[in-house]
Amino acid sequence: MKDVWKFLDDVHDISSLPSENIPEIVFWGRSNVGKSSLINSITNSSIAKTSKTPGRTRSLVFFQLEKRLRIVDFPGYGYSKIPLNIEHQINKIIDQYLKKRKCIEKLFLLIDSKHGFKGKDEEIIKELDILFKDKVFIIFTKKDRVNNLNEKENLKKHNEKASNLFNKKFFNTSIKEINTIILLKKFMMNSSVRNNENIK
Ligand SMILES: Nc1nc2c(ncn2[C@@H]2O[C@H](COP(=O)(O)OP(=O)(O)OP(=O)(O)O)[C@@H](O)[C@H]2O)c(=O)[nH]1
Ligand SMILES: [Mg+2]
Repeated sequence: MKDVWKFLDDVHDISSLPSENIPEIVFWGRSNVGKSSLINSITNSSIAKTSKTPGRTRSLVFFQLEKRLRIVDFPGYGYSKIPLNIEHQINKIIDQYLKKRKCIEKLFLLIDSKHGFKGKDEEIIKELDILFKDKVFIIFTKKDRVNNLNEKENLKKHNEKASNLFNKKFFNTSIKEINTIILLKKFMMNSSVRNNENIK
């Protein structure tokens, strides 16, 4: 049967988070890297709001598949035009969520295939490693934009960095290449806990 993902909640304040009885998968990365678009591809829907201009997602947006699994669409970082007070509010809720939430199953950090790791991305990987270690994975996005030989070589280097320097499993994806989405989705949906149906 087809999985039906639904919008659950749009959270601006840590006191309004949904209950912790369902595992959550986080999508994070720079503004405009393609988080919301990838969520739409994986869920085969248009539940997440996307935009050509960075800074679209400004709260923690929760999507849910029955009582089995949630996806959390994070606001992106690195976009200078977000007003300081809003940026402060976003940083605070992300920090509180990451430190307190017990039901986080996986965290995907998205990196643009063309641009690779920036300083802030590397900082975040180090922070996430302290809190989550083996639950952190890298997704390279917009692979369809990698065309010439030089860009392909660079993506290979970014892949090697993910694997060798950061010790992370990684995925090369494009919302225009369905096979890359199927692979990622398979990995995302797979969980010994869920397969054992311990979570009702
Ligand atoms: N060519 C190409 N464009 C993509 C891909 N994924 C996303 N985009 C485009 O990238 C832009 C940003 O996508 P979003 O999904 O809104 O990015 P986001 O990371 O959610 O951005 P914020 O909410 O601002 O943090 C949109 O114009 C998308 O159409 C991809 O795989 N290939
Ligand atoms: Mg977004």
